[in-house]
Amino acid sequence: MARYQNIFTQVQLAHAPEMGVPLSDLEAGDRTRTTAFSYWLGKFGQAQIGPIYLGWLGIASLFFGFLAIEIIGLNMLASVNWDPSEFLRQFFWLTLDPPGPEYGFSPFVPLNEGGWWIMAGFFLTLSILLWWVRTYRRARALGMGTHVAWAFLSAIWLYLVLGFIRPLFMGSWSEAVPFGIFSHLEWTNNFSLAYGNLFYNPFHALSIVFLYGSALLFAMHGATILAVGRYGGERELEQITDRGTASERAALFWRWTMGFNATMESIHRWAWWFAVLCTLTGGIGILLTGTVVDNWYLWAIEHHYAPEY
Ligand code: 07D
Ligand code: 07D
Repeated sequence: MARYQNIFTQVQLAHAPEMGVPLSDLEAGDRTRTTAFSYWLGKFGQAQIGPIYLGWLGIASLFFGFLAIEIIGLNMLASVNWDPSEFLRQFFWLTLDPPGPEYGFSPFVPLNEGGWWIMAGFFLTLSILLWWVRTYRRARALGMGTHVAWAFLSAIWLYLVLGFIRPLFMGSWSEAVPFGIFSHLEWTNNFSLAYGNLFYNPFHALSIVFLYGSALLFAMHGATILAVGRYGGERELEQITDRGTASERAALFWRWTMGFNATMESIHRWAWWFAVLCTLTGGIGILLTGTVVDNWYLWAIEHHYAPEY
């Protein structure tokens, strides 16, 4: 069998599907039995599709996610008088907004004045949380660490701060983000303007550091592994202890160019922390805004973070 394969030289074997590790009888019913092969998916990753482990958590998550999208979509459709072509034409500008400030943080809001937004948000959150439990439980079932779940939780933290925790502290749903492509960008812009320019929020700055850092690390790591692909660099683990391997070259490349190199393990910890800290610091920055700090520009002057003009 050909050993060295990459996206350009890949050999796609037509063979019996790999069904993965055996599951207990209790869980086996939750794993679909059908599989398929896709030549084009095989160009980007594994050609085999399925079996997928759905289980009741997966089904419930998809169900509530569908419900949320349905509520958002139908509200948007209603806003263009149920005209499908207008829906498509104006899609990027359509929006489902949270309740106005007059409703505070009350859960009882007339449907057409933000009630639908609360309901959609509730179902979307339920869907995301159920999916989170799924990432945790599937990792455990495979005997893996739960790093993916904790990284996902960091993103969920920012999402919850934006749509629930901060509005709760501010006592008003009207602080939350609308559902809509451009409306959520308008919200983002207005948020920055309303609280004195988010650039002076040090947690926004930290979040950007980790966002840019994630892209840089991803580029460095992806490029390094591809560059040693000709030595089988993508098979990382079997290379750690041997000399003259792709791994050693990859490490030496960075030591030669920067004087320092990550290890095969530590580079993934770097990547994990950068990604996780992006939304973790971001969520802290958003939560502080309007609750602890009303105007980041004035705050920055007071703390000698910005010059006084
Ligand atoms: C590539 C993985 C795939 C995911 C994709 C997103 C939906 C939404 C719903 C029409 C990298 C799927 C999108 C399911 C459809 C309706 C009602 C991830 C990849 C392809 N944003 N944002 C986008 C969300 C916030 C901001 C795009 C979600 C904050 C800016 C997409 C959330 C603020 C810009 C999107 C969220 C903010 C975007 C592409 C939730 C501050 C852009 C996203 C749940 C952080 C960019 C037109 C992407 C754009 C963009 C989705 C929150 C700012 C529609 C689901 C409130 C400045 N956002 N966003 O590729 O082109 O992510 O907007 O919190 O410029 Mg946003
Ligand atoms: C939104 C995490 C939640 C997402 C989840 C996913 C689904 C879809 C579907 C798979 C993104 C759920 C997914 C439901 C499933 C499918 C198909 C992560 C999210 C759980 N900013 N800014 C950031 C920059 C300005 C503002 C972060 C740069 C202006 C606000 C990031 C610039 C103003 C907020 C960042 C810049 C402003 C942010 C987001 C430059 C507007 C936030 C990190 C160069 C004019 C958010 C503390 C992230 C934040 C945020 C970057 C400028 C406003 C680092 C580079 C000054 C209000 N900004 N920004 O990962 O955390 O988001 O701030 O100008 O809330 Mg900013």
